Amino acid sequence: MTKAPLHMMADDADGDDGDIGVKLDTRPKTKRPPMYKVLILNDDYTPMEFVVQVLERFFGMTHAQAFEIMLTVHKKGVAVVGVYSYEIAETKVAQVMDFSQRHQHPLQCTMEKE
Ligand code: TYC
Repeated sequence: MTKAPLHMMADDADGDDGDIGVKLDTRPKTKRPPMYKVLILNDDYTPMEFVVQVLERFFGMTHAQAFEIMLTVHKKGVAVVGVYSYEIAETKVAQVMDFSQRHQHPLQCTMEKE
């Protein structure tokens, strides 16, 4: 019969099993990808109704929601209009900038890491 190593023997004097070592982290590493806020900025020239249209068209807001957010931007200077993955946020920004430019409005849309 094979003899158990000394540290595994039941009659270890100190009562533990003799094991030593670091505690291994058993949590699976499931780091979620960062999210990005999309922001609309105020300016003095873009018509209010155009901003409302942008928020309805690209951010899926109802007319009432869009009007409320537009007024927030108008009064406070900026508002977050959505939070998305990097690629979706990038697409939203490009869509708004392109749409605004095509209509010759200076409306600005940016993104920042949450
Ligand atoms: N300040 C603009 C005006 O008075 C309206 C406006 C609102 C423009 C929101 C941009 O993101 C904006 N016509």
